[in-house]
Amino acid sequence: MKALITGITGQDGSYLADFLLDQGYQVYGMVRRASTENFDRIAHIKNRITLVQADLLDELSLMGMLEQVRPDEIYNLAAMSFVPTSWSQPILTGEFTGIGVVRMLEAVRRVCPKSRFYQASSSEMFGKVREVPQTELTPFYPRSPYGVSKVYGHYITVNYRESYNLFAVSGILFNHESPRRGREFVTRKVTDGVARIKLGLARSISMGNIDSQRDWGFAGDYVQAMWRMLQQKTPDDFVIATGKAHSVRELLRVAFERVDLDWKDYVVVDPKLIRPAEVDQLLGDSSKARRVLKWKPSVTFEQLVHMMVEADMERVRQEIAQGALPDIRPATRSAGRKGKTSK
Ligand code: NAP
Ligand code: F7E
Repeated sequence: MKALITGITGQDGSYLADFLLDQGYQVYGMVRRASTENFDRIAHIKNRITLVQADLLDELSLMGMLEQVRPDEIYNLAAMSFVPTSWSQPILTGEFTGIGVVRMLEAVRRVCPKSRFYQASSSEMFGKVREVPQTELTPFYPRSPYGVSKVYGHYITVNYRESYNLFAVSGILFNHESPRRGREFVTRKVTDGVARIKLGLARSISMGNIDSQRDWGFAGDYVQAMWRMLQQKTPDDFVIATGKAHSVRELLRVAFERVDLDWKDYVVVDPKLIRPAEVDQLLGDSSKARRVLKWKPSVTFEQLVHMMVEADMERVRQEIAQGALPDIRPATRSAGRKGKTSK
């Protein structure tokens, strides 16, 4: 079996590639042209996968890629995925994250209509939530240009399935994290910050809305759900979530406690990091996926945060061994050194 992953250099793409290789797939990854390569997350499998250059902005490149690969399964994970950037680059976000999906679907329809297609939809589509918890039937109310673009990507996938009989599915995934998460997302920003503070490379972390709540799972679990969706007899859409919500405050507490520090000594709330419109509470109901796909998460919130803190501690220790100089003494619980945050 041949699988093609767009966004293979991202967090999910790299975990999915690991998983599909273990299942015996030939794995192809779409990468866009850059002046410097950014393949850190797939460095460990670079000899086992084939990379093809194409871009979500360029329809002809997508068609050429599909003609070359002729995949059995396509996982469309490429997108501009960072919500705050979607306000500063709303048009580009719409092009990548929204219209990019129909470019992929058109290419599939014309070149390889028998391929199975997975679209990376998002809980951000629920935005200002209409009900708690959210299911496949909950109406959407996106709160950012990113969320609006994902709603387009979601419905165009449903529409191509219904219009052209494609095997096209959409996974509505709630937040999922890992040591490979981009450092601007809140979980990784916190665990990276904790490691830097503990090992003396930083004094504090600036945060935005610490009262917002998310349903956070482990990316390694979530990519398995993507694969299961493409193994079904009929195409359908599924919510993937843990069903447990935690606040950013709890994230801070669990991460700092792991290295025996009190978060209130090191966190500063910066109003500039508050979003123009926030999604306050996301909580997913994944009963359908648990029933039909036989999927369930295997990593708890605390295990996830601990895994990420430990990975960042290890990485920062290596940076220090390679010459990054601590500018302050390593932090201890009794030596908090930053202004207090709000309680
Ligand atoms: P990520 O780490 O930000 O990775 C995004 C990937 O998209 C990167 O490989 C990036 O390539 C690629 N990309 C962006 N623009 C492109 C373009 N114009 N042409 C080709 N490739 C392009 O995101 P992730 O966390 O793995 O998420 C994967 C997908 O799931 C995204 O669609 C995201 O919106 C969606 N999603 C994520 C979550 C989550 O919690 N992680 C939840 C729901 C949905 P470069 O390396 O070249 O930048
Ligand atoms: O923010 C709050 C912030 O940037 C989570 C993407 O993968 O998941 C992700 O989107 C929450 C928000 O993720 C900071 O306001 C507080 O309420 O980690 P995040 P996100 O916006 O939920 C969805 C499902 C996707 O689809 C997206 O692609 O944390 N928060 N202080 C902060 N967030 C960040 N980034 N930085 C802060 O300092």
